[in-house]
Amino acid sequence: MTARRALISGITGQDGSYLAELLLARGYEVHGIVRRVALHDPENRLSRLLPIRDCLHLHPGSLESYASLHQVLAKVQPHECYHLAAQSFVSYSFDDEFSTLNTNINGTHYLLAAIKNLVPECRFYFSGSSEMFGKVEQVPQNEDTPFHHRSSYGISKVAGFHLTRNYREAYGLYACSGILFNHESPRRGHEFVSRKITSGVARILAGKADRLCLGNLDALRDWGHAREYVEAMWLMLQQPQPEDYVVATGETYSVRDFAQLSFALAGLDYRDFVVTDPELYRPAEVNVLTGDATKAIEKLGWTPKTGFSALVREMLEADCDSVGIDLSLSVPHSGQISHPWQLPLAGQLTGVDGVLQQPGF
Ligand code: F7E
Repeated sequence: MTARRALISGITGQDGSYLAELLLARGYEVHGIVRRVALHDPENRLSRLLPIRDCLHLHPGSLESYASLHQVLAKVQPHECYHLAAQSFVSYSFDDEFSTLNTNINGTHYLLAAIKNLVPECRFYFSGSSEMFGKVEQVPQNEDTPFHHRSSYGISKVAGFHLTRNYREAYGLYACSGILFNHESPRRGHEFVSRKITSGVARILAGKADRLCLGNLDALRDWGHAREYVEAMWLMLQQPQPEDYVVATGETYSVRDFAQLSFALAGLDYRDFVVTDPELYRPAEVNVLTGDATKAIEKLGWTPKTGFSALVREMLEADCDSVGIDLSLSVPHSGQISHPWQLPLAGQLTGVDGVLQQPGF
């Protein structure tokens, strides 16, 4: 039997690399669209893929060029296409709305149009985002919650969501969107606050920095583990009918909680190192996000497994490791949080070991 072929846009990113691993493990022939420059700079631009590089088929292409995407689709003829690529940094979308909107909306549209024209049987996954809910109109947010985006990034994701639904309804494509809440891991880009914090703590421990500049510490997010969220993507494309799903943990913690726990795990008090910089505040903030993944849990059989404290610990350990520090050796009693504040923080469901207890959706 010939292997199923999957094509991933954004394969070099955090989610793309985890998804590629999952698909390889399931016997897929895995293809990825990458920028031409990445093929010439594999050490840096393909760093997350290095362990599996030889198992992948990478093709040059750009979200800005319909011709390049058409060419890749014509060549690969995938059975499943996972569209993860985007300008995904919300902060940057305030600096350049034009490129965010152009790249994200056109890229999604080009891929959908090429699939419709060349491989209409190909199943399509679009990475939607909790940023679509923005200034939330309902708590927690589910598939029926109205959108109220707060950035051009949010707008671009709403547009991609509607394009995906329209291609499903108008042309009969198996096309669906995951509405993914924040998902992190040791592979997260350094520009996002979670990784900025854990790598910042590691640098402080290593004596390479003496403070960490952050913006709004009071923003609340629903943070899960990226490796688990790509499983939900795959499950969405294995259903009898294409539908949209929220993917989230249902727990909410603040940026302050994230910093507090990261520093505490390193035996430090965040208040001695974190400096807030008004320049890092966003013109329009998304203050609080909490996802309700009941539909994914019930229909896909998906569950979030890694709780907040386990996630923070895994990221911090990896960043400490990369600067030559073994967190478990450097911090006395690191298995326990022996600081004035205690878990649970804003969320209430995490067990002592950081593993999510049965979510009460
Ligand atoms: O910010 C606050 C910031 O950039 C989280 C992307 O994957 O998830 C991500 O979007 C919060 C915001 O992620 C800093 O104001 C404070 O409230 O890590 P972030 P995000 O904007 O939530 C969604 C689901 C996506 O779809 C996106 O693609 O943290 N914050 N201080 C800061 N944020 C950053 N980046 N840097 C700071 O210094």
